[in-house]
Formats: sequence, C-alpha cells, structure tokens
Amino acid sequence: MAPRLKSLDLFNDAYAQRIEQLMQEKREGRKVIGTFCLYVPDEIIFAAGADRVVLCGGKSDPITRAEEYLPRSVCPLIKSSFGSVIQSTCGTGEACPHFGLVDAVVAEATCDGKKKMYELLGQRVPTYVIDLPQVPDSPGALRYFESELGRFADYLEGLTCIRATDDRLREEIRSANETRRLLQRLFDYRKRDVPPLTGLETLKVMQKQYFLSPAVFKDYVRALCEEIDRTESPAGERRPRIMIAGCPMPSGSTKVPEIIESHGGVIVVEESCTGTRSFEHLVDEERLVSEALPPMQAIAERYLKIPCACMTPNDRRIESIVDLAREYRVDGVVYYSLQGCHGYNVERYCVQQALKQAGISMLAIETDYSASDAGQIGLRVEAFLEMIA
Ligand code: BJ8
Repeated sequence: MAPRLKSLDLFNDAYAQRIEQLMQEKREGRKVIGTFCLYVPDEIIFAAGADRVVLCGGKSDPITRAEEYLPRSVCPLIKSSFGSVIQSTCGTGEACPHFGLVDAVVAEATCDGKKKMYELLGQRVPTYVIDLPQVPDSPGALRYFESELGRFADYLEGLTCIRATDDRLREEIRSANETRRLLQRLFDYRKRDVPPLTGLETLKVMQKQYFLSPAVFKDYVRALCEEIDRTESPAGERRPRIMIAGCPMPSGSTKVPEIIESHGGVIVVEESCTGTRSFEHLVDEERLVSEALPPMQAIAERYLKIPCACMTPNDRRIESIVDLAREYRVDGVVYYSLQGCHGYNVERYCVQQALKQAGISMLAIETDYSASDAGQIGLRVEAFLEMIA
C-alpha cells in the first residue's frame, strides 16, 4: 500500500475555512447560492458574481427529522439534505452550517423525490428551479436547456445585480475546465498498479470540491498532484481493483468504500457525481473561438452530456461504465445505489448486462446511510473480492 500523502492534510480544515470565507463574503455583500446537483452550472453562478455551496447530505442523523415531512421510502440523500435544512431553520439537532449562509437555493428538475422536496424547501428559503430536458438527444433539447440557462442567468442578475456577460462566462469556463483537467490528472495516477491514493482518500478530496472555492480547491489538488509526481511509485502487493458506479456519496457517506478497502480491495475509480461525472467532459473552449460559439450554448452542451440516471435512454452512461472499467483495469464493479432511488436501481440491470458482456463481474449494493447493514455488506464484499482475486 502506498504511504499517505501529506498534501491530503490540506483538505482537513476545509469546512471551517470555507465557512469563515463565506461569512466574510456575505459581510461584503456577495450572494451565496446553495445547490444540490451537478446539472446546475457553476460557471453561470460565478459569472453572475455569486458564490456557491453544495448542500447534499450524506449523514444519517438528520433523517429522523426529515421523516416528519417526507415519506420514509424516499432516498436517504433527499431526506438527509432536507433534514439538515429543517434542523438549521428550526434550531433543533445539528444544523447545516452552510445552509444558514445561502441567500437562495437553485434546484433542478431531476428525480421526482428531489423535485417534490424542493417544493417544501421553497417554504423556507427562496428556491429557483432549472428545468432539465430528460431525453437529452431529442431535437430541441439543447436549445431548450440553453434557454433555461439564460433564464437562470436572468434570475441571478436580479439577485446580484451582475450580468453574466459572455466575457465573464468565458472566463468561468476556463476556470472550471482547469478544475476538470486537474481532477482528470489526479484520477490518472490511480491507473497505476499501486495507486498512490486509496478510494476513501480520493472520495474525501472529491467531497471537498463542493464546498471549497474553486481557487482554493485547485491549489490543493495541484499540490497533491505535484507531491505524487515527486514521490517514487511504491511497489506493493496487488489488491483487487474496484470501480464504484452509481449514486453520489456526499460528505458523511463513506460506508461502502470503507468496507471495500478494509476487506482488501482498492477503489481505483468512481463513476458517480462524486467521481468522474463531475469532470469527465470539458466545455468546448476551442469552438468558443473557432466558431464563435456562444458561451451559454457551450455550457448547455457540456451539462446535457452528464449521464444521470434521470436521463432516458441513458446508453452513454452504460458505455462510459464499460470504458472506465477497461481504462482503469478494474477486476470488478460495485454498483452502489441508495434505497428509494428508482433511476439508479432500475438502470442497474442494463449496467450488469453490459458488464457481463464485457467479461467484468459486478456486485450490487443497495443501501442507506445507516450502519445497520454494514456487517452484511462486509460479508458480500469479502466473497466478491475472493471471487475476482
Ligand atoms: S446528476 S445523480 S447529483 S440528480 S440518489 S436524489 S437521483 S433518488 S443525487 Fe443526483 Fe444530480 Fe443525478 Fe448527480 Fe434522486 Fe437518486 Fe436520491 Fe439522487
């Protein structure tokens, strides 16, 4: 196993530092936007002069409170996110320190549970919803999404009094693409026989992406990459290489990676919104120049390629999972889905078929944020790792 990299410590104080930074920005009059999903483009928020924090919950504590409002059968990510908000607005339980700082929430029309939760959220904080075409290759989908993003920029201008002009958007596109390239560089190191980072370490970095400011996050990821470059590649025994595919793992939800790696596997890639889906496509900077492509269209093109399970058909996700499995030379895939998440749970069947055809084994784990099934998951993971070793 590779020795722990010192630069990982940079990310440790991320939460406290970030709250201090946001409070300072608010004192200076900057608006803060809370989001819950990758489909809300950072480029537009920053170009309109606002800052953003991602409010997705990965902890199990706030769920009891959320169940006073939401059905128990709703996915834990939605319940945890909403429960944190309730705790913040009612002053009971551990409050979400970020929620208290947001001036508005920008939601998106993805899965049904989230859409309905946003309606309840709208009773507590100004909530703006971006509509999202869910048949992304249908004629007109791109134009519609581009117009939705234009409407979103108008909304932000009303809040911040700053127009997301083409020049400002181009600048933010450059910055966001730089983050995406850095993350790709970080993930490329994991293709080595002995990856310099465990899956758990990488996940904790990825979770900070959604809280830290882009400038600070990039500095830290760059420092981490440079440390890996300076460090000799360790030799070590080969552990079964695992890909996790499925639902995102927001801050607080590390149960499954912990189980996999404590049983001897090493996670080398995550196909999720806390993994490759967050950086895998760049906004096309070249065509901004060569074809004078309007920046809003370039942003719409890139974001519509995100293969969330709310999209249909979603062949590009299934193809991407098989490609990633080959690229990172995985021995097996752990399909991670949350209870109540119909999109990812139903899509599991097609993913399993495609992986079977490619000769790659898959273990499906459907879980929540509690520790109650950890023992049983451990037994299944152990048997899976033995089978693929
Ligand atoms: S782009 S994955 S961040 S919607 S797990 S709340 S889908 S029922 S989080 Fe997501 Fe955006 Fe898609 Fe990514 Fe619904 Fe499923 Fe819950 Fe989910």
